[in-house]
Parts: sequence; C-alpha cells; structure tokens
Amino acid sequence: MLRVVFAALTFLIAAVTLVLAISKTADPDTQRNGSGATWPKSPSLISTSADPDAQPAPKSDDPRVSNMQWIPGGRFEMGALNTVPDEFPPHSVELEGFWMDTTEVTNQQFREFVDATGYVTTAERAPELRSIQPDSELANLQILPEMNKPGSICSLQLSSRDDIDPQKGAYSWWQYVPGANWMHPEGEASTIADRMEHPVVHVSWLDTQAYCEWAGKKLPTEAQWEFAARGKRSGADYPWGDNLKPDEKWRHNIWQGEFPIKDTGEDGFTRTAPVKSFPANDFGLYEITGNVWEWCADYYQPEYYAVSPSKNPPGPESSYDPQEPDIIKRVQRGGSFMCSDQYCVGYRVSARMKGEEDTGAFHTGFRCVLTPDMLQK
Ligand SMILES: [Ca+2]
Ligand SMILES: [Ca+2]
Repeated sequence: MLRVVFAALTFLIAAVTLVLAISKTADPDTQRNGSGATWPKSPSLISTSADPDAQPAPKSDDPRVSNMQWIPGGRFEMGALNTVPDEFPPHSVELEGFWMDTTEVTNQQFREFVDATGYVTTAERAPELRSIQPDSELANLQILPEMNKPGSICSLQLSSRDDIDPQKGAYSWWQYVPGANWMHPEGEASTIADRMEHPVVHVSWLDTQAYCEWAGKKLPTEAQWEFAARGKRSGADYPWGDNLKPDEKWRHNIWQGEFPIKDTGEDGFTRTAPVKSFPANDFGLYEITGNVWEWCADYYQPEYYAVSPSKNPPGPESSYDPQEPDIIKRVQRGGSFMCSDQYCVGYRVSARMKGEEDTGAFHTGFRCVLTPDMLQK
C-alpha cells in the first residue's frame, strides 16, 4: 500500500510549477494592473459562432438535463498567446452541442450518489499509488508510515509570512491532512452539515468517474469546458469579459489580499461558496470560474494544442507532464477560491491546471456534461 502522501506532494509541485511558469513568461508590465489581473491580448481571435437560437437543444424528457444548460455547438479559438506556455498556440476548435451541469456538483448531489451506491472515495481509503505510469521506478516507492493514513490535501492558515519556510516553499501551507475527505473538508473536526449546497471537494478524478457512471453523465473534455466557460466572448480573459472586477463587484469566488497569508474575503467567501452565489455566464453556468477547480476528462499534456484535432478534440491518448513524467495527470480548469492575482491566476478561462488522477484537494471539484447521443431513446 503506497501512495497518497506522494500524490499530495506531486499535486503541490504542480501548483508551484504553474506559478513558476507564469513568472517566467509573463511580462510584469502587462500581467497586472491595480484592479487585478490583466493579460496581453491574443490578436485577431475569431468570434465564436455559438448561437443558442441557431442550434436549439434537442427536445427531450430526459430528467438528467433538468439541471443542465444546453451549450450550442460552434467554433471558437481555444488557448491564448503570451500567457503560460501550455495555453499556446491558440487554435480553432469546432464542437457539437452538449448539455453541461448548471453548477458544480454539490455536496447534496454527491451525498445522493454515495447513499445510492455505497461508494467510498479515494481520500477515505488507505493510501495507495494508483497514478504511476506503467514500468515507472516510482511504483516501488513506499509511503512514510506516519503518513500512511486516509486523508487529503488542505491549505493551512498561516499567521504571517514568517510561517513560510523557504526550503519548503508551497509545502509551508499545503499539507496532507489525515481524516480530510469530502465529508470533512478541513479534517476530522470539520463537517459539511451546513454546506450541502456547496461544491463537493476532495474528490479525485477516479471518484468523478464513479459519480458519472451513476448519474449517466460524463466529464467535459477540456475543449468543451473552455468553450462553455467563454460563453459568446471569444478572446476574453474571463467569462464576462476582460475586466476582473466590473462595476467594482467581484464576479467569482477567488482570493483577495496577500497570498497565502490573508484572504480578506472581499468577495464574500474565504472558502467554498454555495453554488449560484455569483452571476451565471452567457450560457447560464454558475461559478464556471472560481470557487473550485473542475476536473476534465482529458489527460494532461502541455503541448497538446499544437497537434489537437480541430473538431471535437478528445484530449491526448496518454498523460505526459515533463515536470513529472512518471505521474498520470488529468486536466483541471477554472481556478478556485485559492487563486490570487499574485499567484496562479487560474481563473482565466484559458488557464490550464493538472492533477494526479487519484488525488483530490479541498479546492477541487467537478461538473458533468451530457451529449445528445447519450439521451434515452
Ligand atoms: Ca473568496
Ligand atoms: Ca468552478
């Protein structure tokens, strides 16, 4: 029995490496302004051809679509210039229409799934290495005995910058917490009793597959996710446009204040927010950015955009993260309440993240899609 601690550490490394990637590639003069993150623009982005009136949703009595939004097919420019290398190159993608969950999957919905199936999430099981590439030498690693307990990854509350150990870096605040899981988001003493309409967290990609099988849905491809998040605003930084804080109002749940010392909660929340706390995007999707990261179906490869097919791209056939080639990773999108303009800026609609597929965290959840071919006949 091996795994979770190592998985936790690799997840954290992924977060740190994204930050490093941004710091290396972004021009500080154009990365931010006083009101938040403003990024160089991709020139000549084509307009999305998505038009709800042009492609109405197929008529269906299927109950699964009752809490979903129809995302009409269309063509859009996926990716971005001058941001993080794995968002390059911007490329034209054409998608067929699909339905997407109106909100992130909530604790209430996940409770119904667990009650119906008895499913036990990876965070509740004994640690085990499940996301190692075949034939990797890492398969022989052993987890430290003191860490060999069920649990998941949480961010600790720091009291000052002095709490950051230069040797440990991000590990100063990200830690593996025994007993943390979807029912106990901050550890054994915490509860979701008053958070049933919050997004479920601490779910691994493997957990999402079990949920999808029960719900008769599937995870979005990365292309479906970005198309849906952009709405009809091709080329914009955020689902609503290019201004992070239009009319001085926060439009999604992210981090305000000095990261990672003090989240002022100016947007109303310092942890997860109940779904539908912020305005929906053009397609009627709530919290598509911010609140919690959302798992996608795709394996992660940083250079996939250079070879991606233009129509309904399914993602690469295998995982390859050059920074950790032995680890099998899947894509995450949209950023979370932990994202700051001083840090990962993962709430941009083109921003990509990666996670070990058997590892969740207290800021990671998901939402599902349904395609017309999946409708009940
Ligand atoms: Ca917040
Ligand atoms: Ca989200």
